[in-house]
Order: sequence, then structure tokens, then C-alpha cells
Amino acid sequence: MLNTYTVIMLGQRGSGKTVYLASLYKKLSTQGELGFFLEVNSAEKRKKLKNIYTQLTVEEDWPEGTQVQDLSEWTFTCKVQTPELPIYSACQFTYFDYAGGLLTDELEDDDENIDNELEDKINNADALVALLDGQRICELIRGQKSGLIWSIKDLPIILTIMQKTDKPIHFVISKWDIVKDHYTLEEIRGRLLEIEEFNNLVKLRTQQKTPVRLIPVSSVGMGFAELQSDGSMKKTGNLPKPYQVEMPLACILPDMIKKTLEELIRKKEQEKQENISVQPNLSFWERLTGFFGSTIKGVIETVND
Ligand SMILES: Nc1nc2c(ncn2[C@@H]2O[C@H](COP(=O)(O)OP(=O)(O)OP(=O)(O)O)[C@@H](O)[C@H]2O)c(=O)[nH]1
Ligand SMILES: [Mg+2]
Repeated sequence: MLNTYTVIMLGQRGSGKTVYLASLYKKLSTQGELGFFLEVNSAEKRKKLKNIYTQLTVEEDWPEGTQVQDLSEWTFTCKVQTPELPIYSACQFTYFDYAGGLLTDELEDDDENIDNELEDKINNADALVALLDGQRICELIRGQKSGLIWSIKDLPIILTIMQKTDKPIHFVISKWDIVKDHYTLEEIRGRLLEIEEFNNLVKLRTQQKTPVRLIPVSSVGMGFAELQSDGSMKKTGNLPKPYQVEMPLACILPDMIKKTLEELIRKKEQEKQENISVQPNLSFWERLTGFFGSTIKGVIETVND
């Protein structure tokens, strides 16, 4: 039996959760240079994710906002590929997609059980990732009211949830494609640290020596969409080129699957001794840490005070 880990992305309405899920799957469902890939465990769900991605790519409209009733659960098997061994299933992780309103809005009585269900999942999660809406962050830096509201209402709700856990937490900035021409990651980091609740959480984690990361991603990549002056997002007709969508997982998974991997490597070492004709150029662990290690270094900024 594989270990299953639960990763929950915390993001308000419109922050980009559903688009991210579809884009993540698209990017990671094929074997490639990354060294690992994802498989969705049900054929039905696989189709659903592909459909969302196709709609995202070819239709003029974006996928609809998720309805409160549509809390959905996705189980991915994370498979590791190596040149010298058959493909290994390293772990499974579960991911939820839900209506962001569940986190921030007052709910009808009928919806309260769904809210409780989500709360349970959050409390039992193995890692939390906050999806910070890049569009709102820009509005905040520009001094627009919508950005201010985000910083005093929506963000603190997410931070309060994160404060309650001692599991790994990371921050992802969504919609980096529309942010990056205006602000650097440093500027954004600085502005976020001016928010007291954010600063406190980062300080606490730094004292505990569990680094918090700030990871810019774009589910669609540069040039796919243009922000309009009324705040809407217009597609340009270009194809999506997901940017750094695998990075949040690349930060979380190695820690969680370390034990499993060590076990695999041990077995592998034994095999090597028994059968000297196998001459792998790189060990499992080297490949994996090589991948995770090298990608993580340059691109991800560690937020510390
Ligand atoms: N430019 C750009 N826009 C994005 C990106 N991801 C999402 N968007 C925009 O943000 C909107 C909301 O994205 P969703 O993924 O539906 O947001 P959500 O978090 O699932 O929202 P709820 O389901 O309402 O909780 C999309 O319709 C797009 O207009 C991105 O990577 N780049
Ligand atoms: Mg959604």
C-alpha cells in the first residue's frame, strides 16, 4: 500500500485553484524531463481534468467558478521514472478543489455541512499551500480598494488557518504572467511582510526553522491572457505554457516521500550487489534530489525576516 498524503490549496474565490489543478495535471501527466509524473486514479476524473484543460485552451470563456456543492477530491499517484528501473509509484496524494467562498463567505444553513467537511480535510492535511491571488496583490500595491480588502479580510482568514498547523506550509502567487512585468518577487515579498499577520506567521516559522516559501506560478504562462481595465481577463488566443506549476509539489513531495524513497534505494543497492551487470549511471536518490534540488535552488525564494 502506498502512503497517501493530503495537500490542500487554500485560496479565495477567483484566486485560480481550478485552473491550477487542470494545468498541473496537464503539465505532469506525461513523462518528461522532470523525473516524475502524475496519474489520476479514475478514468472519469482523468477525462474531467482533460476537459477543463481543453476548455481553458480553446474556448473564449474561462471555466466557471466552482459551486459550493462541487467539493471534489482528486487522488494522484506520483510516479518516479529512472533509466534503469521500471517506473515506480512513490506515493499518492489527495488534492481538493472547492468553492473559495467556503473559506470567506457567510454560508446558507444547507452549505454548512460542506464547510465542515472542508474544515476536517484542512485539519487533517499533511501540507497546506496558500494560493495568493496575484491580481489582488497588484491591486494592493497600487493602493486600490479591492486589494486592500483582500489584505484585511481574505488573506487573514487563510493565515489564521495556517497558523493552526505545524505541517509544511508554502505560499504560491497565482497569475504571475500578469504580475511579473510590474513587480518583482522581492517587492511583493516586502509588501506582504508589511502585513502584520503574514509577518508573524513567517517569523514564527523561521524561529522553528521550517522555512516558508513564496513561489510565483502561472497556470497559463506568459502571453495567454491580458488583464483588462475593468479587471476581467481576456484570452489572447495563444496556447498556454504553464509556468512553475510543478514547483509547489516539488517543495512538498520530497519531504513526504523521503522514507519511501530511502527504502527503494536500499532495495536497489541490494539488487546491484546481486546482479553486477546492472550499471546505472545515476542512483534513484541522486536523480530525484538532482531534480528537486536543482530546480528548487535558483527559482524559489525563501521568505525570511
Ligand atoms: N492571467 C491569468 N489569469 C488566471 C490564471 N489562473 C486563473 N486566472 C483567472 O482567474 C479566474 C479564476 O480562476 P479559477 O481557477 O476559476 O479560480 P478558483 O480559485 O477556482 O475560484 P472559485 O472556484 O470561485 O473558488 C479565471 O477565470 C481566470 O480569469 C493565470 O495563471 N493567469
Ligand atoms: Mg474553482
